[in-house]
Amino acid sequence: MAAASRQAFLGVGANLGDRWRTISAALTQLAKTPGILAVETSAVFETAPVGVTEQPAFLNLISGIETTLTPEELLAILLTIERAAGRQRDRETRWGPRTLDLDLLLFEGETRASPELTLPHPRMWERAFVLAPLKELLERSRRFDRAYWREVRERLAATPISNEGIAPWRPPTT
Ligand code: GSY
Repeated sequence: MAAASRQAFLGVGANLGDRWRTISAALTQLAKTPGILAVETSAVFETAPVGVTEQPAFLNLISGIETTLTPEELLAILLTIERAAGRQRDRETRWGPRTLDLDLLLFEGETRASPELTLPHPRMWERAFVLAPLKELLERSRRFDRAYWREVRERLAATPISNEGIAPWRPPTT
């Protein structure tokens, strides 16, 4: 029997090189990946860097996917796409600039606390560049009546989101 699909949310960001080109290529790659059945995206934001503040502004968005993969399989794919975009995790500064960041934030029905993967993502609730676009996607999620997403929506509704440092950004039309 085929595995049932589940929903997961990814934080997508970039602040080096042609940020939008890199992000679009990564989203295209995700959509072509076996086991990923659908990819949707939030609006895009240009955001002030958090962590190391002396670095270029980021573009950030959230992608909601439907997948039959496990969280670990999905994580391996995200790391491969990051590497293909020139990201070298072993050589970079913590909180520093990066060509592409694909963070697995939430995975329907799953929690993890391993050195490789923590679910939900441990810092997502403090970051406006995650919460603002996530709110938008959860509000239009067709799966919101599922218990797992209902809890996430309730927690999000109870979390104050400061929009300071984030501004809507319009992707170039081709
Ligand atoms: O954790 C993701 C990478 N990152 C970001 C980011 O994506 N956006 C902003 N605005 N600041 C960030 N600092 C780090 S590290």
